[in-house]
Amino acid sequence: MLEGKKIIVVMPAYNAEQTIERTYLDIPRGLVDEILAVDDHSRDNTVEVCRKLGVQVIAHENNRGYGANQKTCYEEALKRGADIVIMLHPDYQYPPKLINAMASLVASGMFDVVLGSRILGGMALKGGMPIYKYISNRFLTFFENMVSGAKLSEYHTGYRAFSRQVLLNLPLLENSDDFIFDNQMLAQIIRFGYKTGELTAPSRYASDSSSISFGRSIVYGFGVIGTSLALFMDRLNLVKFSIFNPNGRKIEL
Ligand SMILES: Nc1nc2c(ncn2[C@@H]2O[C@H](COP(=O)(O)OP(=O)(O)O)[C@@H](O)[C@H]2O)c(=O)[nH]1
Ligand SMILES: [Mg+2]
Repeated sequence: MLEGKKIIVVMPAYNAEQTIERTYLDIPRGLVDEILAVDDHSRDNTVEVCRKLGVQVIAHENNRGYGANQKTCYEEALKRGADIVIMLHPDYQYPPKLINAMASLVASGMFDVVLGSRILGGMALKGGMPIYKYISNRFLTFFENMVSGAKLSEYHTGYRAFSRQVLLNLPLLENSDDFIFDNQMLAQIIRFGYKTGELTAPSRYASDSSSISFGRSIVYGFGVIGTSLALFMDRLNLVKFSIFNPNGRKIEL
């Protein structure tokens, strides 16, 4: 609890048996009320490891994708009464120790969304981010800032905190079930005028913390360009998109 607000950490998990324990043990306990993992039908023992650790785990009966995993994460956190939800990847890529700082920024009421940025502070490459990912991140971010009118240091971090209102009000169920979900959600946050803060989050890249193939990264990159253009056209009322429709499908409790 922080200023009377319930804080829930959600971990969208897929084949995370090697790293979820380390991630979990680094989560500061003082302010965090609940920790929840959603397993997207992993092929390893992620569910058993969660149960052993005492982490609440919800298991998808089949593999539905990273976006679908987050939809379940947010629905379950909201059902449990969360006022602030922090999404943390269970691959030990982002520092869990910053959870209190991220939650505080949301609890202050100054920001609706807080992003843990790997780019702020200039530590991404030192943390081992592959050069091709760094260059594409910088290029896509430049493009997205141009078309969205926002000024973010990156749009691709997997470390994010949200207020309850954001999760209830965005038409999240209109978004993809795949990796592009993250980018669509940020575009919605900008389109709906929510305030976003950023915080430096040094990240770690190792074989167990990054498994997305080069091919899937390319598909993601084109998806980002498509999402940005959709945001641009929707803002100018040239074409309307369901992901930016205020009456689009939302998480219902
Ligand atoms: N639900 C789901 N999650 C996945 C899948 N593949 C990867 N992930 C998760 O997506 C997140 C990002 O993938 P990751 O390989 O770490 O990408 P990177 O760190 O950005 O290079 C991680 O938390 C993975 O566990 C999948 O098929 N389904
Ligand atoms: Mg990762």
